[in-house]
Amino acid sequence: MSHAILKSLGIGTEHSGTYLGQGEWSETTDAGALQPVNPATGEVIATVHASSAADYETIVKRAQEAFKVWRTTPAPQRGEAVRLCGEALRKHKDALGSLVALEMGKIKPEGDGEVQEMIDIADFAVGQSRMLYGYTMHSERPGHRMYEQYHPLGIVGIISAFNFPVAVWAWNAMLAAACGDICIWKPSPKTPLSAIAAIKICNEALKNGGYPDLFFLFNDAGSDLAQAFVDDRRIPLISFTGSTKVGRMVGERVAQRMGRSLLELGGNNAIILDETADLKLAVPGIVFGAVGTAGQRCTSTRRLFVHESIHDSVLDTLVKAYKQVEGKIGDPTLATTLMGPLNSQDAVKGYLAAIEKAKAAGGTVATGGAALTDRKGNFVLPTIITGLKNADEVVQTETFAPILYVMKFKDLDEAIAAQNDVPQGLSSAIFTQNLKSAEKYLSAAGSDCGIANVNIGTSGAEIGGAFGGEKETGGGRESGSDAWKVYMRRQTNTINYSDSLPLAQGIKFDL
Ligand code: UN1
Repeated sequence: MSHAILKSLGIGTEHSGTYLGQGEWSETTDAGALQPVNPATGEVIATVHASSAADYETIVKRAQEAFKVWRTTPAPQRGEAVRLCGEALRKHKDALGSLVALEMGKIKPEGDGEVQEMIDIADFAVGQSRMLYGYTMHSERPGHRMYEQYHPLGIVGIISAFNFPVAVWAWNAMLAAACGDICIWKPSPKTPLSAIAAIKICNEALKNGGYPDLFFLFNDAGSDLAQAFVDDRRIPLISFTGSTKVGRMVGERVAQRMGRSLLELGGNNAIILDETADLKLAVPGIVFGAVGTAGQRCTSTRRLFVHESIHDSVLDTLVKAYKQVEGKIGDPTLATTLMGPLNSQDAVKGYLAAIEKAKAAGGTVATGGAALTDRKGNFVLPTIITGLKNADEVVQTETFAPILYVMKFKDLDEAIAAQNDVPQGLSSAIFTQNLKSAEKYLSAAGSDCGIANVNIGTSGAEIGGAFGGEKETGGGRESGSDAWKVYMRRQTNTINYSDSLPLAQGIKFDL
């Protein structure tokens, strides 16, 4: 089955992990290899040859050449190139969605949903290509005009994580391409095949449309090339999605060379349920947020604050819903499955360690709490833990697994303060029918996260909004709204069309 999925995307069981541009995949076979594993079976899916230092140099040189052409291509024409990529992704949505499910372990509808995000951001970027607006200002000097413009930035480096192996690349790459940049991508070593497929689909569309190479790819067997990438002065922007630990290093190193970084790091996302919450909406919102993608979204719901008056009944309902999910854990590529495996054995270890820590801190496992050892693959039970405090270390930590900590509260201010009292600041939500509570939650004194929702969950953000978060989440914003600006350099221009040279601030400097 896995071979059929690969074949439908033109990938064999051995493939180069390096797209060098000009239709060429590297022939390097002595720089190590990646062996992505099917998380549902533990079997190796294929061998991907990693890139050499020489491959990396070729890529950067060719990207520099491509940039010279692309930066002067009119932006709406660049949008047309992106439109072709979106069309090609539409055609391959089913196959690419299946490969994402196979390699990452998320369920097929979520794999397809991820490709849909790629298509949506391509559409968005096409429109944006005609709207790279700058302001026009009024000069304080007579006979002067002042305005600003956005120019292409250069080469954009994209380092993506295993959990969204293709969508996060597309958020960056489609906008960057419309903005006139060339992208070099280093995907997660756990999901190189999805990256190869995405690059093949988009580059074939670009080639057929007569466009230059906009998207390059390399894979690193260790971390040497990735570090060289982060330190490379020829790459003005590094967009990194991944853990706070690695993101901190990336941010520091890029800052060291005065580069720009866009960091999309960990979350510790909470939902608040006040006493008026509509449980018909809240329960599925919580279950999808905590259990969806087996808790491996950076937006997954990890903490739930429930008003004490409804706490016990909500917990009861959630435990029943979790039991239903338990019956639908399995092969992520099957239509009946609701929850797939964790991506790796390490993730299973992290899940079990967090549960042990929670118990040691006085927590009670209300449901779940174990790995499924009766089968192959990295399957675990979705888990709810009660009886912990927000300040407990395990609650303060993002564990990339389906573990939800449920806590009680008395008044909303207390719940908002607890929600915000974690190092991370990505996504957050309140379920309430009380207008005052909703508005307070969204006010300057409310949620401190980059995303704050009312009556929908923490995960599954639309591409149209700027995506990212505060504090240890890294502060970056990608995808919609005006996130395109990070892919461009800004220039203020003042033009004097008068016959004299008045100085600003009224300064007189008569010679
Ligand atoms: C991520 O987990 O890195 O909001 C991105 C969501 C998705 C993207 C998540 N649209 O859950």
